Amino acid sequence: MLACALLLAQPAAAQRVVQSINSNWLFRKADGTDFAKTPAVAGWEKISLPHTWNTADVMDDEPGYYRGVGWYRKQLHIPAEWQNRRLYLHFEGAGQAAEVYVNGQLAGRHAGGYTAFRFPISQWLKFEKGAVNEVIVKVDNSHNPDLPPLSADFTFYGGLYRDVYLVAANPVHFDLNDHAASGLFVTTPNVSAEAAEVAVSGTVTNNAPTRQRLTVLTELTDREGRPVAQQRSSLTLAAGEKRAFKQNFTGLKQPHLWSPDDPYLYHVTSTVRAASQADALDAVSSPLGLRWFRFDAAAGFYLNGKPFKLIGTNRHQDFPGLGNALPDALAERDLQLLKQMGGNFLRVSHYPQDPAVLAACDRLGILASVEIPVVNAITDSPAFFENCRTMQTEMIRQGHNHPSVIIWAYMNEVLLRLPAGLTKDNEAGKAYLGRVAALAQELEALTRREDPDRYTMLVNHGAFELYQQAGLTKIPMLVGWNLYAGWYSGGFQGFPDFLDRHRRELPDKPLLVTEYGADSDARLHSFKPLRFDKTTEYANLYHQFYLKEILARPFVAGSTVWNLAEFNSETRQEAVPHINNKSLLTADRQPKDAYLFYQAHLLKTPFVRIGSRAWNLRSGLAVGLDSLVCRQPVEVYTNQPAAELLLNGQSLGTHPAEFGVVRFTVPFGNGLNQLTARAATAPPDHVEVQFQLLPNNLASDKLPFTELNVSLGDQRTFTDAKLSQVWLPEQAYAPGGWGYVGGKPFALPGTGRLPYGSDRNILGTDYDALYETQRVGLTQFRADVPAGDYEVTLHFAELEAAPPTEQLVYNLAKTDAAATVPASASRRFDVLLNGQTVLPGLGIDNYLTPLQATSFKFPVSVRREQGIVVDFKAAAGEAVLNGIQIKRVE
Ligand code: GCB
Ligand code: CA
Repeated sequence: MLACALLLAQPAAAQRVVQSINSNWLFRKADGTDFAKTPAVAGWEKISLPHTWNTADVMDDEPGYYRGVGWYRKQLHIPAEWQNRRLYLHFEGAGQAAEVYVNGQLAGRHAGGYTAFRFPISQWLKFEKGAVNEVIVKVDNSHNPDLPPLSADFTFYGGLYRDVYLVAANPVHFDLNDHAASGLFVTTPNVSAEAAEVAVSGTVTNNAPTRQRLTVLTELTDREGRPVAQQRSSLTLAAGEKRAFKQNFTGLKQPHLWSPDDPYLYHVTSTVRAASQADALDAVSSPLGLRWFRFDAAAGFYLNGKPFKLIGTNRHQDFPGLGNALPDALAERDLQLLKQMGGNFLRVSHYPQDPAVLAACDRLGILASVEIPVVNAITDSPAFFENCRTMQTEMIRQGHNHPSVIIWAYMNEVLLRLPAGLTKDNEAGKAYLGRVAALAQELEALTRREDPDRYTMLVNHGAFELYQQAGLTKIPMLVGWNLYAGWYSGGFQGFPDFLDRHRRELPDKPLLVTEYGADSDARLHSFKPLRFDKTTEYANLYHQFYLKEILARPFVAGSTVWNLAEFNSETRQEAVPHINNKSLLTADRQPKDAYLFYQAHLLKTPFVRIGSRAWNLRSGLAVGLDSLVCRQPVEVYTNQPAAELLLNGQSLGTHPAEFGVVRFTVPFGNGLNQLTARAATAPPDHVEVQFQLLPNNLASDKLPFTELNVSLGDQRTFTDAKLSQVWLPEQAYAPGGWGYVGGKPFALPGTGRLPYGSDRNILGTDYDALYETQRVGLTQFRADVPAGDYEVTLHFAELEAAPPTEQLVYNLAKTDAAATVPASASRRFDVLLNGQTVLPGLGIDNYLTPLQATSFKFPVSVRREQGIVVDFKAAAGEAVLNGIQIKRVE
């Protein structure tokens, strides 16, 4: 965190001023010109920070996003009185590397997109009245093999995406030249319920031209600002000298402890004065939380002497429409949402985040693990190793004083991608594993040296033997595992089996489940959830299973769900392209069911909430021929023993909670359905569901037919909130009703991973999930609608496309660029509507371009008994259909 300038009562003319300079910058992308030398040309765009140049291109249909150079420019107005001050520019972060120029002179360079940097700039400034001072920053997010991250499942945004500050300090000041740290390091060597010991160290710099006799006064104050203790040190510094000081506060009696339930913060403030003077020359402050903790391989984590299960989430730093350029308030809101879930732990992954994040952790009472972005692989080069060491040092020094931090980590799934040609068994592969272990050793030693009071952690994917073989499970104090059994592989049981194996084979190593999660697209629902169908219901099963296993094992010190909110990963092809939706909150931070499920387990006050609350537009078929209801399951989440559900004021009964979940079957009627859940003294919860009931018999008078939307090859329901349309899963035709005749659902050849459908981006639509499924080989689609005027819309996308170039554990770096059609897709078919050929000879050489959405809308008058009959007549290969909509217009 940036050192805070303190406002003191006495006139503190010489004290440090810290001023954000986020407004009114100019920006342009590179065009080969060196704008550090020639800024005064047209073509700059006015922007304010935080800013990234990738907000739009990470969401469009074009593969890739701008990874290159961007230039920023800003005029500084420096008061003439600051002539005698030391000025610095402080950047909270720039993605991914930066060069800073002041009045055309290079003030400094920084590599790494996620840590702060600060450069002295006085020597380049002009102080005369009216002088124009210009800052130019060249920022670069191109791929650099020497700079982590090399590859990862997130977007490497470019830009000045965090706050930038101008600092004007007295020539005598706490160190401003130490990895952008505050200049003050606070530790708590001993804390117990009875007494605490606090150690404060720092460095004072004398940039004044003369020798200075100085006093450093450090005060501890309580939350109300009342002094608790103070220490004074005298230092005499020659001109240009820097000197360290250390002050110990022992025997603080009955400390008010910091914990997630009671995040009590003291403050430490150090002030430096000239020995004979009252006025402060500089002051720096830091939060102080008094707590102690330890990890035990058998019994898990202890906070303040008591067993404490760490439960929370991971977090990425992005938001729809903003990329990673978030105002602090949005970062803080995420932490509040984690707290409101009952979470007590955050894995700040996969990189250090805005200083607002750890500050919020301190304040809200959320413990934290922070890591540098060494993800998937390393480069065996001295420069890569050096960059890792620098980042680790910056991360630790910048975050050092936060009581929330308990773990420093430094690698995530580093053996996920062995470089081309290497295997764990060939010589080159073994040498590579050796180099990874050497880097881990270096970072481990560095971390323990920098901060002996925190734990170290290395985070692995579920390849137990591989990490064992490389020695990576031995090096850190804690091992984190990212486990996706029942998602990327196998069944749920793989998860507890893995945990128990760790306990057996690494009995001395404390363990955390650093990631687990399943995709869930809030628009997709299923009553027959299947692995990889991306429905809310499958994710619910996943979390319900995982949490039980986590809580049942005391040796699992903690766990963090992947991820708090949906985040951008430009290369990902999914139900929503570029979005990883293994999360508890949607991208715009609405709760998914799993979030409510965790609330039911973690909140201590009585709680009851109705699940799928965002699924408030539903549809389904009436139960019987003449029935006017459709029964669908609804989950209610509670921390009480039982809950009652009411539909339009009528009780549907009270059922016992099983592991926080109460299951009901609700007979939804057409139109508005009001649900109320009650559980003991918890505030009752209300949800309104609009239900579009579809008759079984399309000619029914009781429930006149209006519209039908069907996703072919699909067993899920898809709600399109914007158009108020619900797409139903396919079904076989039965007389009086609707459905397909013949064929089978499309299944991605080879992988066997998806239950049905494709996971490739479909271009030209926002409804990828619908087009990703398809019925292959059907001969008809029929709907026995009554006489009237209709519109029939047919939706197609050719799903047979050459496989992406890489097959990975997760879908990284796939590209649509080479979406070519394999021979299997050389289909040709006619489509007839009520006997008339409306689409002759449909095939890949006309409309069925691979992975491209194509729709045709046909008006049709149904005058007699025939209803709507769509025939598919294949001349070559098999006919396909991805979706159909039938709408009554008259
Ligand atoms: C992981 C990675 C994380 C991915 C996640 C996923 O293991 O650590 O960066 O986003 O899996 O969703 O595949
Ligand atoms: Ca900030």
